[in-house]
Amino acid sequence: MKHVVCRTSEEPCQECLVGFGAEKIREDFPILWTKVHGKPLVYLDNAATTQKPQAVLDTLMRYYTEENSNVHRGVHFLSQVATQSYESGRTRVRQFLNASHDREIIFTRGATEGINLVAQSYGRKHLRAGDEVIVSAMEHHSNIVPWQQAAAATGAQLRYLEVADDGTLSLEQLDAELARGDVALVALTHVSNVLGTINPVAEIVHRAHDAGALALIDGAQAVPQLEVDLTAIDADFYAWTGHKALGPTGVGVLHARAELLEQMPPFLSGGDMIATVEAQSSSWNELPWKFEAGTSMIAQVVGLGAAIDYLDALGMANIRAHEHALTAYTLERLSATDGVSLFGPPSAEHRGGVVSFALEGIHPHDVAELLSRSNVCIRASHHCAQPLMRRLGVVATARASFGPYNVAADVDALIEAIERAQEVFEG
Ligand code: C6P
Repeated sequence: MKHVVCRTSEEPCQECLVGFGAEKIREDFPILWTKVHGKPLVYLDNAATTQKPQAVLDTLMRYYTEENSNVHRGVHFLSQVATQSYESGRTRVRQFLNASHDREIIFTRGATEGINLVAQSYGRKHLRAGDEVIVSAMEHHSNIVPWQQAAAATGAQLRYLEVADDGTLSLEQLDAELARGDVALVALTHVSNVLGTINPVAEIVHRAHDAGALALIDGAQAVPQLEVDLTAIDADFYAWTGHKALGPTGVGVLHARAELLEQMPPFLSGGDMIATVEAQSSSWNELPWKFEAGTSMIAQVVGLGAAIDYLDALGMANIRAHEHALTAYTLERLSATDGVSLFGPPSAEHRGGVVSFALEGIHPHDVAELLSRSNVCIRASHHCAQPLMRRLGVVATARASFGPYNVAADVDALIEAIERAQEVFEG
């Protein structure tokens, strides 16, 4: 196989990794100019949150200095400007992910809130005793706990797809679950935050629909690194989060079918989500505002629009190819390092820019602590995926994860820091 970026070599090479221009991209991220103990910062914790380009920082500053006002409420010109900027953010999100209608785009605080919205509003109204909700053993807690609560409230049952040794989900097991005829909803992640596995979500949604079930996809790790086409995936609900996609914290997106949203009760209630309020009852605003109670995260949405512009300018296909090259290079270097074991799909083809690993005889938290002394930021934890940790037979993993600004030198720094950590433990 020729390498995806330069298509000239069998292996990921420096040329591929430089060809994307990641070195140049780094100039756009002020935090990456930081030196710690006189040495550059090596940021490999992008699955937790990404750094923000100057364009996003400038947009936030411009919004607060030139446009700041509340939206949907004011007649004055500033409120109209802010409303226009906020609603343009919605349109920008729709275009970016090839979604159908602005009214099917709900701004939330993040993927967690989006999934809670569905579990509490749709789940509690429509799930019944005897219904099944299918999740998987690789889900983030944000796509497990809301369903546990909805199941407890309704008598529905939560069932899990197993994770195979190669880090994949079995479509045969999904089919067997669906064939039982009582699955109401399939809720799965698009990309695992621990294994990096890219699940075939369009196929999963198709199979769920054929069996009369709805499908929710957790896109928190997918949107920042893949070309996501929501029309092609056709999920009933798709949730993601802005801060992992170069945007500000405190904003996420839930895409949902209008006909489902119309039937669902409001999730939060108060200002902005109503049409009329009588003494004893109220009626609801139109979509999408029925699900956006209170003052919206206006600056964050405007900032997210700038992040999308930035990602679009880089090109999601280029980002994917670059992170694929980095992941392949990391797998190759880690596999060649003594005492390292890897989790997840063996090939970079089937995984996003996330590599979880263990060092023999060293607790992952100690690994992260020792790497931090070399300015290398990785995450070590259960990554909010305790059922997956149990499946892997570990309490935690060390995890390196990539953004568009990472370069091969970051991977080299990771390997050097790992070797230094091993030396410390060998004493
Ligand atoms: N994962 C990590 O792996 P929020 O916190 O709502 O922005 O995103 C939650 C979430 C949902 N689904 C997946 C697959 C995720 O990876 C995450 C967030 C972070 O480091 C924090 S645990």
